[in-house]
Amino acid sequence: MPDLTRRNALRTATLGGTAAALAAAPSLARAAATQPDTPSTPGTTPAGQHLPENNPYAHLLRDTSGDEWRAKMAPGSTLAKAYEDWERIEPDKPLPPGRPGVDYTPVVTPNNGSLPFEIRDGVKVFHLIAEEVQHRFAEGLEAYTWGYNGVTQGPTIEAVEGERVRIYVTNRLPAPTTVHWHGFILPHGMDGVSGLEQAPILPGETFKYEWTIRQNGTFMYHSHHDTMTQEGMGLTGMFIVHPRRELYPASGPGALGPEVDRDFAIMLQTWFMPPGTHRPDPFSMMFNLFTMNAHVMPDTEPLVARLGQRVRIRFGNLSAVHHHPIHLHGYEFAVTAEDGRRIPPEDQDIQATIFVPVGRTKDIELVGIYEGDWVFHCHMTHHIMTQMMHFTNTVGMNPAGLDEKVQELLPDFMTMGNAGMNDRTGRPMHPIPENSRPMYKGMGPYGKVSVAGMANLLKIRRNVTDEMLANNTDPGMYRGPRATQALPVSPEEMRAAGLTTERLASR
Ligand SMILES: [Cu+2]
Repeated sequence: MPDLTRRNALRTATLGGTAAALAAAPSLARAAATQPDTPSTPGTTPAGQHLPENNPYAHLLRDTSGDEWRAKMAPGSTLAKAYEDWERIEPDKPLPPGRPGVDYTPVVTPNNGSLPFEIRDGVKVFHLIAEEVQHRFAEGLEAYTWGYNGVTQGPTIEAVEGERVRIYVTNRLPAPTTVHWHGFILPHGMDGVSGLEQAPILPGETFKYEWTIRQNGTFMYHSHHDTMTQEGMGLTGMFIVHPRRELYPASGPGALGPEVDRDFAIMLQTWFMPPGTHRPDPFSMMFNLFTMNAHVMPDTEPLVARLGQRVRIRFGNLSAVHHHPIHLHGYEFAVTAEDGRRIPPEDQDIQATIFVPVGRTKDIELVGIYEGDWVFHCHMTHHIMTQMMHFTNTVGMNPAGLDEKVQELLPDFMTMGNAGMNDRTGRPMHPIPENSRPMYKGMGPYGKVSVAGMANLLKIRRNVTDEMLANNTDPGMYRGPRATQALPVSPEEMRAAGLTTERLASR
């Protein structure tokens, strides 16, 4: 048993105002401090057959005896089919651990990677270490964040449907923590909500989470202790479960569909880092850093695929308050899964902008048949800016000399240009503070790229080698054939097209 005395001391301290109420109700306090060794309600199978009473999954499987619950799921419905999928995996009879490259194609997590594992006693064993990280959002913009195993966000965890995972979580933070496995069907005590489902993991302690995975798809993990602060500091990550292919028919209803050649995972998140500071402010209701895998464009590692390959991008969103409509240029894609659940091919929507609300995951798939460096970005225009400061709107005005005058009183004051922000970006109009970023930075083959922040490139190329794909090596900037390029036209060509050049001359 854990040291309950010390935990009780902590609990009393964190409960603050409610500590007195707990003291007045000793039975409630005692209930909070003790955990039953067996579920309070042993379950039965639909056939009425009792499961072993010490089976910790009994309540998951058959809390409702008889077949009544099956009728309520409406046989043949999507819900009934989902339950049938889950029930194929018996939690106390896990399938053998899946092997990368054999049972699944590993996911590429740009700017990050996957958490290593070991197999012990037929169980896939991981070790997450929650700790402070010196993180680089972009060149010239570093911060002390929180993360796992030296990176922010945490590394991607990859598992295979039907296998059993054991995840040790060591707390090297200055605060207690827990980990919630977002979207998983698991025993109540493994779900990770601090205080409700488990005691907090104190600094220096290691807790063990273990369950049999009965789903497949895109999931997430994140702290569920002081959630606002700890997610806001970066205690988040992606959790991918690959399907156990032999459980699914090769074709027809219930089939998984074509395997993807390239499989990418991207976490969307928002932060507030006032220019010149070195630590995100998780208490702010303002946000000025909009990231994919905790990086801003152009420091986001591109997604590289060969012409003709099938590509999946898995998005998760653990922003504090923002949903993100992610728009991909040059393509329409299929929405193939939501919250881990695969959508049958005939029901998949075709979209050009995938809406990823907070707390959800969405998978999209396409076949890369158009070559190019195709940008995908949040379509909220403030989310493709980095460390935007407050500007006075002078669009259409001549603000000459105004900055200098106001800066005598307000050193941070800066107007927009009178034609928008274009003349303000990429070069410091007045020096930007140390450890901060101009709002746009990246240069493309044709000039400054007008997208930053929550954005990245999908690079579909003819000539990428297997080795480049294995390392997701950036093939450099794309330049299409000149005949397919938007170019300025001559006055002669305009006249030939029946267009007047007068308005052009007046600009
Ligand atoms: Cu957004």
